Parts: sequence; C-alpha cells; structure tokens
Amino acid sequence: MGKVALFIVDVQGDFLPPDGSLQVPAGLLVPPAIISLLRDHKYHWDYIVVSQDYHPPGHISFASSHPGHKVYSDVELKDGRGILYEQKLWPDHCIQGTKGCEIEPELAAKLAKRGDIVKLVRKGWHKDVEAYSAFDGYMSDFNNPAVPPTELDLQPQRKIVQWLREQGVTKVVVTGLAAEHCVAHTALSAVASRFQTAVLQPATRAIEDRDAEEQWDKLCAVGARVIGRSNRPRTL
Ligand code: VGL
Ligand code: ZN
Repeated sequence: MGKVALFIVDVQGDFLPPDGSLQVPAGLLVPPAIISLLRDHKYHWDYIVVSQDYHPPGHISFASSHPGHKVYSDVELKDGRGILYEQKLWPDHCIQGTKGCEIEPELAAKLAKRGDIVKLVRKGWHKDVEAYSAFDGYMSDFNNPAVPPTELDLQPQRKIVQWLREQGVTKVVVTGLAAEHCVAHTALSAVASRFQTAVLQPATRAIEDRDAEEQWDKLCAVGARVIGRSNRPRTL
C-alpha cells in the first residue's frame, strides 16, 4: 500500500485574524481542525509536509514593491526568460524573521513533537519569484530548518516530488491557507505529479469562498477529490 503525506499549507500568523496582514476571514478555524486531524486515531499520516510562505523584504508579489500599483490589483511582469505573466499584488506578508511568518504556535508545538515525520518547505524565498505551490519550495527538517537558500544553492535542492516518491508516498492530502491560492495550487501540483490527491475542505478556509469553489471544480475535473465540500457559507 502506498504511503500518505498530509500537507499543511501556510498556517502562518499573517493569514490569521486578528493581526495578520493578509487575513483569511475564518482562518482561525483551520489550526484546530488540523490539530484534530493529527490527534484523531482514525487517520494515519506517514509523513507531514508543512509549508511556510517565506518572503524576503521587497518581494516581487508585494504591492509595496510596485509604486503606483494597488494592493490586490494585477500587474504584468516578465519572468527570467522574458515571458509575460500576471502577478496579483499582495500586502507585505510572511517576511522572513517576522511574527507573521511563523507557523501558528499551537500547531507548531504539536508538529515539533512529531519531528521524525515532519518536513518543512519554505517557498517564495527568492525575491523575484512568486511561489504558491508547496511543491515549489525548499525542503528541510521541521525541527532543523535549512537557512534560506540562495540561487547558487538551488542545485543540491532536494526535489519534493522525488523525496516523496523515494519514501513510497502515493497519496497526498492537502489542508491549510488560503484555500483558493496556495492550497489549491499545491493540490494541482500534486495531481500533475501523479499523486492521488485529496483536499480536506473543512481544514481549509478561503479569502473569497467563491474563488475557492472555482478551484475545487477545477481540481475535481483533473481527478482530485475534494472531501467535505459543502454549499453552505462557512464563516466563523
Ligand atoms: C498565499 C497569497 C500570497 C497563500 C501566499 O498562502 O495562499 N496567498 N502568498
Ligand atoms: Zn506570499
């Protein structure tokens, strides 16, 4: 039987009320939902992958890095190969070393105790590159995080897909914040890498519920399961 990895995406101060700079309105329901998944003996997780949005000051996704452009607007940017792409502009968030970047403390404490099976993935650490999917991050041990990699360090980077395959992981279950952005993109990457993929909707929350619904439809269409999806508005 293939092994299963639980992904816990970006459960960090800046995405949570009351102090976060990029709050998910009902985000406070997510840490306890995930903690109960860790405790519930009905579930077995062979590995847990915790992602951390990990931006340097002046990150390309910050509106503050594009004078004259508003938060939540889209700008057209050129990537390293000169190809145009759209970037949504965010408030400054999850800056390395700040409180808003830290994993929610109660969840972090629970994860630290399972250190043998928990990996940390830091993403968005490169100033000029946005990263929504946890699969675009840099993996280290949860209790022994790697120093932020530099461009030169990219070569020895342990690719997450390869690591999961080596461990015999065939199933990926995705939880966390924000549902329509990093959770959905992580699940889409998992499908693209041919993992059996599920999103546990009750352990996610969106900035905009309607956008999350669109992403769940897209995920279902590519063969992922969205478990516990409800049509009722889910608020605090
Ligand atoms: C996220 C916007 C910008 C997320 C991260 O974790 O969903 N959203 N950076
Ligand atoms: Zn971000």
